Amino acid sequence: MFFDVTKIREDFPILNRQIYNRPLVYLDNAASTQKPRQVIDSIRQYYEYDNCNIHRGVHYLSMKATEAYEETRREIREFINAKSTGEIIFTKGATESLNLVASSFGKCYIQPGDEVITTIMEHHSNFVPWQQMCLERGATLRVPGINEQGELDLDELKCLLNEKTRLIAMTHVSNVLGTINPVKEIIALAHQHNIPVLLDGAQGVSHLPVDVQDLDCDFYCFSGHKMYAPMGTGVLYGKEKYLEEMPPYQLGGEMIRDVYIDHTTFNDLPFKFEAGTPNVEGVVGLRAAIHYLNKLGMANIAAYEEQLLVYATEKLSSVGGIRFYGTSAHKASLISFLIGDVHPYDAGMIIDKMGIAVRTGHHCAMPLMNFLKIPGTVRASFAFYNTMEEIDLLVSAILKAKEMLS
Ligand code: C6P
Repeated sequence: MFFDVTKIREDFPILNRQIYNRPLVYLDNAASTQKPRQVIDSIRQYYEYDNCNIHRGVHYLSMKATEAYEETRREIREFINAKSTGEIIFTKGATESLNLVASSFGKCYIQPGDEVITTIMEHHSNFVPWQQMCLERGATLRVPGINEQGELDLDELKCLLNEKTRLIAMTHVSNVLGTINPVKEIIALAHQHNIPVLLDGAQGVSHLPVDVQDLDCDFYCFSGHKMYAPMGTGVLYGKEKYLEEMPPYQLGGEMIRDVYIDHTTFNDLPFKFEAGTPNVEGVVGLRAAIHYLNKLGMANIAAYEEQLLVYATEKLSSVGGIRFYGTSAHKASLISFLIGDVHPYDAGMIIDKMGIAVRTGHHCAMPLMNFLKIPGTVRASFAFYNTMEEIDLLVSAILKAKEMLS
């Protein structure tokens, strides 16, 4: 497929902005992607025609809003190829999805002396909830490291698997290193020991086609705002056999079946995990984003972003004195680096003044930064609306930063 980036860019109004009198070059897509007009319009349309609370009324508007919400669930099911809509829980983002599983899975399945495996490359959202849950329940968190390329140390992971392991919670794609973990292989291995696997897909789902049945993962979590959808939306996929057993995470409206003075019975899946009035407008926008991604095709997106990654890697390598963090052959479209001994914040400030948005700092991955013995990195993360010319501008900005700060 010919990827017409010029045409695609016309769908994203913010990309026309000027920053410091220069055209915006947005290379912070791993933090949050920009939104196409189709998503923005869907939210306006929702408020102008269909706005109402859902699952609560028999009147026209309530049914319209409920229909839009539940249709999104059906489309998400299809997008990640889950077995049933009961396995698709709407949350406000990957962080809430991960906290939900840590809290609820922890109460249900983790006893003193048990072990949970995560990895050194996790975002805090898939690290701290497990760490705290293990501390509360008298369990132990095991944390395999990485090799020089920023790939998970599979031998260490294998050594850590034992009869006390209750779960592996790991990222599909690292937000710092870009590494795409060999999750299918790890899941197959874990399942030989009857250990379920949770994947943090916050950086996976917007770059790669995801098929949860093919992966056979037991949980998969992601955020809408990193996949061209509104802020405050997210999804938790979980296999029914676990979700049925796990207790509710939050209590209130919608998640109940019957409430008595002395006890309560809970609703069926997925509603048992969706207490309170949800972010309907966000979910409507998420549906528009899914339509947009499906129209482009996830395989086409992955192929174009790979071209961006190869080009950027080549160009940045030609600038002397750059240290790269994450050089796996299996990478998503982001590059973390340091310019000589320049502090990432100093480099980021100069790059910003040229209208280029990159992220600097620890990227919410302090255990990884401590492992690498660095304070942080500069991270350029690409989306399908980025161009080779924008990468050239980034390289010029890096050269300037190098000249000014060395
Ligand atoms: N990473 C980044 O700039 P939320 O905030 O809930 O949408 O996503 C949390 C999260 C979880 N896992 C991974 C792998 C992530 O990358 C993120 C968010 C952003 O890298 C913001 S810190």
